[in-house]
Amino acid sequence: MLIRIPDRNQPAPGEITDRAVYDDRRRFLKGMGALALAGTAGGWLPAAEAGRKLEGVRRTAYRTDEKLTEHRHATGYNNFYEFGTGKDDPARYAHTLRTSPWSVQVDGEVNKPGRYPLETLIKGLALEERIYRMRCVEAWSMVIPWVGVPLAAVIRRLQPNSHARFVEFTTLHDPTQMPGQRSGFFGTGLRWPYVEGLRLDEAMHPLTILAVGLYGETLPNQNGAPLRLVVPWKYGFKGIKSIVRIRFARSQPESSWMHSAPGEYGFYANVNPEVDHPRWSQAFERRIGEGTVLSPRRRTLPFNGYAEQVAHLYRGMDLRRFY
Ligand SMILES: Nc1nc2c(c(=O)[nH]1)N[C@H]1C(S)=C(S)[C@@H](COP(=O)(O)O)O[C@H]1N2
Ligand SMILES: [Mo]
Repeated sequence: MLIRIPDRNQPAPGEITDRAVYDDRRRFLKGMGALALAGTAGGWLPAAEAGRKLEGVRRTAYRTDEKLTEHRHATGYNNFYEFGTGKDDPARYAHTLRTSPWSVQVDGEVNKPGRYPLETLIKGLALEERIYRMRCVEAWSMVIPWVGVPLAAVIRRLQPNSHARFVEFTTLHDPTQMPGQRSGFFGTGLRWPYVEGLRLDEAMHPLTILAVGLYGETLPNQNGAPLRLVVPWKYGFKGIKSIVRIRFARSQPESSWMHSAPGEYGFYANVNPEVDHPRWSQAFERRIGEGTVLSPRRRTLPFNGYAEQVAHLYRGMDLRRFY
């Protein structure tokens, strides 16, 4: 058995729910009046180049007192196979990605389908800082101060219909901007475009955000500019980058990783120290920037330490079967 180390600065599940309800009510009451406020999303986007300071970002209770990963590691040690499989490839090559203007296609089981300019999609939503532990399936982890908006708030304005049970996300597909998508270039075995999915209740969970920044600034291209998903209790690959499409679906989407290696990657991808990857243990992780490769590794926590907040989503499910 693993011992869970409680994190005093992590909001208790009850606090999170109350907070989310409170925020939503406030947003509702403020309505379109919120558009005029500093610190709401939208105004910075026409020139949304990477590394631009985001004004008025709200600090939230979603934080950890663990040491932040250094900016140079968070933006220099990345997975973004559209730009290569090496950890430093994205930082080196992602400058060819054009992130402005940017729009997101919304379709499927939804009452407000359409092509939304990014500004419109998140307009009026307060930008929040969320300091999350992140854990890659490759057994390394980081602590990143994201800036973003709750995905639930975006989904509510899009109004999924009663058939919607899943949400599918798709990354840009443009080999002229993304060298890794050129045929035979890297041989990652991934099918393009990169696709990921969540169950609708996972997508609506208050921990799930659409990020537009980190460290108080707009996202660097290598981190998935201008819009990417962040789901802190799941392995990093669920955090799809540079999103151009959100589709509401009746049935479970097939993600790129499920498609290319179904025996290794499942739909759920919840961080689980008891279910090893077929080729390596998932019981430990190396915190990037901490010590050396020879330093003792950290124990990986169930749901990456967010069990109190999310375990109820999976009650009654066999997590070995639904990995
Ligand atoms: N489109 C796309 N999204 C992606 C990936 C990718 O290769 N392509 N890699 C995933 C993986 S494996 C991880 S660990 C995280 C890394 O995010 P970061 O580089 O911002 O830390 O992005 C995820 N999102
Ligand atoms: Mo990953």
